[in-house]
Amino acid sequence: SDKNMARLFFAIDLPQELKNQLELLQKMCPFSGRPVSPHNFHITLLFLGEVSRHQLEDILEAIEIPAIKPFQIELNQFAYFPKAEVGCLEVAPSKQLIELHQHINRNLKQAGIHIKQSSKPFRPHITLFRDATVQSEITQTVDFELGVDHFCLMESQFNQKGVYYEVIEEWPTYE
Ligand code: 2AM
Repeated sequence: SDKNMARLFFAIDLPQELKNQLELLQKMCPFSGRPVSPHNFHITLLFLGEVSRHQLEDILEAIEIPAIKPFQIELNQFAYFPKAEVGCLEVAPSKQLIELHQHINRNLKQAGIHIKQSSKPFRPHITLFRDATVQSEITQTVDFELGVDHFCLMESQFNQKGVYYEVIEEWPTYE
């Protein structure tokens, strides 16, 4: 891989306790396929793709602290994205979550940082399985909650063990 490039995305990281709960859920959810390593569980806010180390500096400078008071995210439903073959937990797109997504988009745009915009609408989720198939009709619901008071820039790395996401910077959502 090119040492000068990094595969980056903005995300909400999850506390270890929730990761542990989701790891248990992963073992009894309606999907089969390639389980995502619990370390990597997250909610993508904006995918950037391959970015040069130089652009990374600009991105870090571009991000301002928004004024989004701490909020809760509800996790209730499983979802299957057939094209991506992803089995996930759906995140209800609250007003604050959409605002956070738009804030990052706006900050990058204002700094003249061009990113390849996804043509797909923002559909927040936590991926549990890749190359997934649905085992049965999804009727099971769950009841998890996540408090959000910060967001991250993450780097997707690759080693012998596979894909590994690392937090490279963190911002609060509110001063
Ligand atoms: P996924 O979990 O639905 O696969 C790191 O790759 C993160 O960025 C993953 O959460 C992945 O979403 C998301 N991602 C990867 N490629 C993407 C793309 N082209 N557009 C939007 N999100 C993408």
